[in-house]
Amino acid sequence: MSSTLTRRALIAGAGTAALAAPALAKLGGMIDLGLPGGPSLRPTTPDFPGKRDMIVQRIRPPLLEAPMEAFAKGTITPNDRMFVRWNWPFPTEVKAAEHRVAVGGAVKKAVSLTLDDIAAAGETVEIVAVNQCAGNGRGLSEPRVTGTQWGNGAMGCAKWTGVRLKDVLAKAGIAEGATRVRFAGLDVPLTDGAPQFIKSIPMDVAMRGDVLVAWAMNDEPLPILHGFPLRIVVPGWFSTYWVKMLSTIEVLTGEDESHYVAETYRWPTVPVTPESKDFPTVPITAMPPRSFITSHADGETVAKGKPLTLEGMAFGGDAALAKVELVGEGWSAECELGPDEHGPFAFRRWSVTLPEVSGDLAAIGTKATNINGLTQPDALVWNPSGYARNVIERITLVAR
Ligand SMILES: Nc1nc2c(c(=O)[nH]1)N[C@H]1C(S)=C(S)[C@@H](COP(=O)(O)O)O[C@H]1N2
Ligand SMILES: [Mo]
Repeated sequence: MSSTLTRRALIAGAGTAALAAPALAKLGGMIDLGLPGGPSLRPTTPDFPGKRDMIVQRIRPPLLEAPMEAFAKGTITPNDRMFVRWNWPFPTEVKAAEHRVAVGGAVKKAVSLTLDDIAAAGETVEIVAVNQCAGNGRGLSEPRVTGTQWGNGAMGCAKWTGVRLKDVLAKAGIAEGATRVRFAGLDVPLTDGAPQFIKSIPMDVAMRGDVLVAWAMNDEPLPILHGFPLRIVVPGWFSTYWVKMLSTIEVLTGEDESHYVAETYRWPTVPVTPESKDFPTVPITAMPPRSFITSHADGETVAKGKPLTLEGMAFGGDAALAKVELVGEGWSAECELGPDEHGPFAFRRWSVTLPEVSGDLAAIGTKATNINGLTQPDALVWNPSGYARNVIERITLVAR
């Protein structure tokens, strides 16, 4: 099927996406996220549409976390295992034929675009990229911080299909003095006077060839939980900018003073402690590298005197992965990287074999480094919202 056909089929075939939100989700099992200081147990539910068992951080608006087993194999996270995050409630039904995206602000001519207009705005582009919440792993922070107490499952890697944002912007024409491009979706605040979830990116990022207005995720129309019918994709950047159910694109000429850019989703530019006050902050943007051991869990037993193979997953953040090392207390071993299947913004597998297990493997972890030399720190870079966690994640294996 040609990409034009694929695009038509996806949009035409999707029609209306509706979410039958469970009044009270049936809860499956319980899972322990290992959050220091507790409470660490969370229920799981298979009840959200198009989802397998997901960890429930909140039912409405949904905050669903993927169990770490979702990352144990392969480099693509299936749609039924992708985490879900909404700041505010969103429509449970969206009619594709009626959906419009308003492009306005500092443009030559404001336009209102249908899905067909968007699909025809330029070449269809596919890109595999990690979707990760800026607060992923925040619940593991010590000292603890406020915000959704995510374990490390607020991430996933998918193939996104759409057109370039710059081609959509060209339909309106960018006026002089443009500084940023801001996005809004169909979700609205739950309480009167609360700020709408709107986010903006600088003009140079908006004009990148890989920043998309996407309509498909892993070759399926965007599920409603992931922003049907359109969302922004900014490969390499935390997905707080990947606005879902996109309905407005606004070109700005100054700074963005809106709540979720000027006041939240920011982190300190200097080292801070829980006692720090009045420190400078900047928006949280590009992702740093991360890596995980997926073959073994903390506390697992391994055979003494035998070789041991460890496996896992890593990603470079906003640049390709360069290497992954297994680190212990005072030693390290280079891991073998799996094939580069999907380019710089995707998950990649790694593995390493230790010739012989001579004793317990205490506090082992993996350290990923990207091609810009950015690497994972030994100690947590603590910040009040627990953003951009990428400390080396350590486990202990018991030799028996
Ligand atoms: N319209 C809208 N888009 C949004 C959000 C939101 O609350 N509303 N949350 C953002 C945040 S903070 C994250 S982490 C990602 C999560 O994307 P996902 O639910 O598809 O995994 O969506 C982003 N896009
Ligand atoms: Mo997020």
